[in-house]
Amino acid sequence: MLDEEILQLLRESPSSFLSGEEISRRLDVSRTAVWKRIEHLRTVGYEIEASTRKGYRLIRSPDLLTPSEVRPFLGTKWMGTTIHHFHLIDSTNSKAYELALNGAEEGEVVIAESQKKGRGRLGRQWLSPLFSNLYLSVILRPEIPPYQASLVTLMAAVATADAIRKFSGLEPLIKWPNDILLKTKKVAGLLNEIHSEMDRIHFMILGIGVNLNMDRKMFSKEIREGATSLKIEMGQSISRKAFLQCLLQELEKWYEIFLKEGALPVLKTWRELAQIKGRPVKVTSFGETLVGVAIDVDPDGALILKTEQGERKRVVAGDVEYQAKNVVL
Ligand code: BTX
Repeated sequence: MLDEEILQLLRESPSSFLSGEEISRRLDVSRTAVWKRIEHLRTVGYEIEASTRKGYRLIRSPDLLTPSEVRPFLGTKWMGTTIHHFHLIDSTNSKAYELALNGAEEGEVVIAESQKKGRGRLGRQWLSPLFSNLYLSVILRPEIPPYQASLVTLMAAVATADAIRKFSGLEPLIKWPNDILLKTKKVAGLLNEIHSEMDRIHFMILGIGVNLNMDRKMFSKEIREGATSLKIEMGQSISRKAFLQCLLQELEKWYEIFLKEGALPVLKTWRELAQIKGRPVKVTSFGETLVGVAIDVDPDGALILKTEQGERKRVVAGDVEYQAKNVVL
């Protein structure tokens, strides 16, 4: 907290020095405490010039996702007003779930610089190396029945894909239910979790991982072929802070659209971004494999497909592989 307050004061006068005495007076702490925190801030990457006579001046901030770094630039109305930041955590989703159980409010966000046990869907892992990417979880408390939760998942996929599109100028593709691909490779994944009773949602956790600055060699051999990052696709390093700003603004915007206008605008944009109609697919769902052609998603977010046997099937959860065009019935 003191670190953030010191940074806040230094940011208020970017071109001039602020004396240690002035900082200690304004924050009501000793000058030694100020000096110790400045030293600590330097160790985590802040470049702070110190002059014995004039005091301290902030020269450069690292691309950290701490609240003090992120909040002044977010530009959201309510999402991310409270940010819980961790250097290393098991999983931002697990932490957000715990915080939500303890009363955390809608819009609170958990961000980590790295995850020890980043979670994918169905017990899979999400590779989460330090300082490279974005790993965040947003707590939402929508007043909707549980059967509509998958629409919030589609909304989150739309917001993430839209953020990638706006940020990079590239053309992301949503793969049902919620992978985001760039040129057929996975650049982002979403793990959404729900806590509810039969007819009421208590809270939802939107867990979003976006590969920003991963180089190809940073991916393990098993996933290298199927994964990519914005840096790889754009050919330049990405400011994680700038991308986070873009993502939270899109999420806030799309969630508000969903709450005010319902599912239709979300489904319309999801369809545009997923180009699912007529796509030959192989779907694995609860141990069953179906091969056919995708027809649409229905208003509850389920995938509708026509199987090779000509049957119409509705799939509520599972994994999709896109097939070669010659599978078309
Ligand atoms: P998924 O189950 O669809 O994808 C997981 C699969 O994707 C893995 O089995 C592996 O093959 C591949 N994979 C693993 N790591 C990566 C990566 N960094 N980039 C591309 N492919 C990868 C997708 O699950 C949902 C992922 C959500 C991750 C976020 S991060 C913040 C939040 N906290 C948390 O624990 N999970 C979410």
